[in-house]
Amino acid sequence: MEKRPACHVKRQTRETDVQLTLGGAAAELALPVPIFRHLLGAAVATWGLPLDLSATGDIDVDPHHLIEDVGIVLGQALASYLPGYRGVERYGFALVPMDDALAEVALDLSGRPGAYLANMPAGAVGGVDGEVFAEFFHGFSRGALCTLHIALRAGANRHHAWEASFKAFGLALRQATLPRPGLMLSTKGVIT
Ligand SMILES: [Mn+2]
Repeated sequence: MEKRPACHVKRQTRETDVQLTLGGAAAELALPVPIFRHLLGAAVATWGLPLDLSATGDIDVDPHHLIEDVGIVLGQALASYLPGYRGVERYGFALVPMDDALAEVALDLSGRPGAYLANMPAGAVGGVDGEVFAEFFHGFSRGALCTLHIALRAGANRHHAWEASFKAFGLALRQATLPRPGLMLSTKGVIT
């Protein structure tokens, strides 16, 4: 299986500046929101695909824009890295425990956007509200054109709940993006 070329995406708006390379050699997350860097780093570690990312933005207003836009750009990069989602597993599923928390992620590289989160805590972790982490997943789903279900099955500790979810997201991506040359799990014959 020949290695896929790395994918570069750059997106600049009045709110944020995000640039990343997916599947390249270097891998560093330059992000000005420490808790998000921690959580995204957990997802990248379980995914196993090198991500080099640099993002800045108007976090003095709210980290919402930056975190959502990183999700959008990462999703767009995945869609570019795996054109048409041909030759990969397509579906990914993971159940990840972290102490009291148990998070479940099911992912379909379906060509259609949709992120559905259940039972995730709304309160803040590391100074960022839970609803902002949810925006990362909504943005990713829109950028990648994928269906994403995330459910917290158990857990009272918010840090554990989100970290288990990001890890499960990475593991589900690892599975869904596994190379399967010639595989097309669609009766339509095309992902759309
Ligand atoms: Mn942690």
